Amino acid sequence: MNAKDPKQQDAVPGAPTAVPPSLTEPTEPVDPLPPKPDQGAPETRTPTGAESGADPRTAGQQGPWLTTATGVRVHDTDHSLKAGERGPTLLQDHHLREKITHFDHERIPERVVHARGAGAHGYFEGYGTADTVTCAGLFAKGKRTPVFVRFSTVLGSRGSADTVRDTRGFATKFYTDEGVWDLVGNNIPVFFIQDGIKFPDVVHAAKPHPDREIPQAQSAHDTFWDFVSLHTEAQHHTLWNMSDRGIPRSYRMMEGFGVHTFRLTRADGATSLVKFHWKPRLGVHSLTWEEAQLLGGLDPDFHRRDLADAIESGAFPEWELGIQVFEDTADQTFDGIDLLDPTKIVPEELAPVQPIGRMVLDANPTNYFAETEQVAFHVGHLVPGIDVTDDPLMQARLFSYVDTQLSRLGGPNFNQIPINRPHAPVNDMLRDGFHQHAVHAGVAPYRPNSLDGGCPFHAGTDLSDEETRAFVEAAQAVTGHKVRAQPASYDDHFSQARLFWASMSPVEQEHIIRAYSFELGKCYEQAIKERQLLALAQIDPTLCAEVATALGMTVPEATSGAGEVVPSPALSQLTGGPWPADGRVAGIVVDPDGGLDGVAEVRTAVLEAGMVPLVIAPHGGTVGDLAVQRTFATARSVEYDVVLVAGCPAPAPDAVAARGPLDPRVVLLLEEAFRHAKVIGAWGPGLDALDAAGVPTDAAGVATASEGPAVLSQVQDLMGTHRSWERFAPAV
Ligand code: HDD
Repeated sequence: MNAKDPKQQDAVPGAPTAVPPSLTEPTEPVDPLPPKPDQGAPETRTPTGAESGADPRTAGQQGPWLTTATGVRVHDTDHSLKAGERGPTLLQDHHLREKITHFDHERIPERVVHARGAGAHGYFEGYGTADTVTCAGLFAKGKRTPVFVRFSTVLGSRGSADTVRDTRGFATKFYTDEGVWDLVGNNIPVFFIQDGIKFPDVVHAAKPHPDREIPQAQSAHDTFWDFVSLHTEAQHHTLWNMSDRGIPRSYRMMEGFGVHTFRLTRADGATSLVKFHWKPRLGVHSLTWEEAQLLGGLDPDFHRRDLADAIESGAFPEWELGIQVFEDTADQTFDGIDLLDPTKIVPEELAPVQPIGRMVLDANPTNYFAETEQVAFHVGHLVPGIDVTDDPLMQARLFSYVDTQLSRLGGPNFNQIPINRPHAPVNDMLRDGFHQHAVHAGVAPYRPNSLDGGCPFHAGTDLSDEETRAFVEAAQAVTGHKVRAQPASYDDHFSQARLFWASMSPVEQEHIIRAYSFELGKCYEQAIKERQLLALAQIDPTLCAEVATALGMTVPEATSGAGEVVPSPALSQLTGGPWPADGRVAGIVVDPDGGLDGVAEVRTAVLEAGMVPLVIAPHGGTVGDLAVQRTFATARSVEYDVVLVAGCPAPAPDAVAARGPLDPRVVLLLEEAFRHAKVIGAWGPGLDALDAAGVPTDAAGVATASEGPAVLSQVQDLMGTHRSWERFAPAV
């Protein structure tokens, strides 16, 4: 209770009084008033965040002794308190009950989509080139802003495999000086639906069937193809999924897209429309479908491991952020493309991507749950200079992302969780609620007020004043009748699918055909397959005919009336390059009995090239002076980007599958690496191994020499394209 002003107590009743100055609303901004003497916030011994000056990562782990949650030291956590050694457990055992109760509540609901993910810390550095279109401070030249990125798959549960065919999430939290900006994108630049009201429908269709809850993390099932064949607006996104983009080699080798068109605002209020693109320094590379399937069993954590290992080894993943810029015209179209339709791209050849900064991921999370699981992104987390548009998909997202955290993170205070805390001062008037960690002082969390010195004050609307400016919505005129309808331009569902198909190289087209053949081959309902073939007929007759043949079905007539499309070479993964080999994994097969010539030099050279060498031998431990990282029992070709063969290990005398002079597990390794178009290098007795495995030494992407180091220099050149697809003649 506030003490009464003694002067007021002394006032003569009825005498005229001037309004005391303290009761008028203060207008001069001041820092928040300190807590009143009787309001002193208790000191917390366990620091809870950066504002306490303590490292939030150490909270809850202080001193050497095991304690209860209330800090009482514990002398035995292995035996419960019992009535006698063989008697029942006593209810009074607080330590037992606390331990079990907390454990019982360790899990929180997983994300309703994008449940499976991996995160990393890093920084964004502006180039200063966006200054002409936005006042957002983070793009200023040389300005570094801390970031946290979470990559994810969409469909699978939290424990599902990384390498499934799916869209990948690419969500970035920028902790800017002016508050948090979240760019919540995907590795595919378009979306399945045009209106967010259909999001629950597409997700219900794509998730496991509700009766048996299968299949997990797959689109190869009836309900998914039922939905996309009935909603032809989904055909463009689906085509990207069926391409190699659906099975990335690594999170480090994916593009990212903001998908929607955003609106940028300059300090003088002028606006532009933009699309955001993340371009990986390592290029865009994919697994083969066979690799992806094998990895689902052999290493379901493949992408998560790859990201963490690369960062730990210093091969920091890096992307350049770019924008396509469009004039903010009344119709919000560019070259006939509706910029508010999230199923459409603008080809880079028509609107080049202009680099505005780069992002480097240089630190792994300390704790998966605290950071990667609890991070909460939101499309509506914007900073001055970046605004949303009327894209109806985006509009629904603006509601959904806060709403979902309320059940996922258990209440409205999720922005106080360390990973979500802004690095800018926070002075909101939000109070109380579950998991409130702030100890707010003052008595007036409302505006205007005269009791807390008028705090907090409104910031300014002048975007050119960096010190005082607030987020200001771009003033857009809005007119129209209330209708449940969409513009006619949204009815074009196929022209851009045709554009994507026409822009693929023959090998990429072949992969797409195989992907559709696999996915539809897993469907049971004939009507769904027929309907999807009709959709393919609208995209390309060859694509349709090849898939129909694989399914053993009649080829429907092309109904498209399709006009010619101008291909966009930028859509193919195989354009550009050569790409750096940083962080690629080289498996080195050695034979302890056949000499280890050149192995140590090659291993060193691989490391110096920024790649990761893994020595593969018949047994663990060491071979000569070399530590062995993989044995023939634990090695599988899918783990390596390149296989180097230094020896020709013979099969064990009792090997069941031995068919020749080479250990059958090495035969399999080489056969698979060859089939997956990987670079293979061999020297010395390794050449005999290639011969025994049937790998032709004159095939594309196979490097041979008499000595290891000479092989490695060839291998590095070959790896510039990641795979040697020219090894095989394309089937289409
Ligand atoms: Fe979404 C999560 C990306 C449409 C509703 N979305 C989520 C994540 C990514 C995306 C990367 C994971 C964030 C993380 O790592 O925590 N979503 C997209 C993109 C979309 C999109 C690129 C279309 C362009 N999403 C979309 C719509 C809705 C949602 C239309 C609902 C109307 N998305 C959600 C969600 C999630 C989510 C339910 C689940 C967990 C979360 O938000 O935090 O609110």
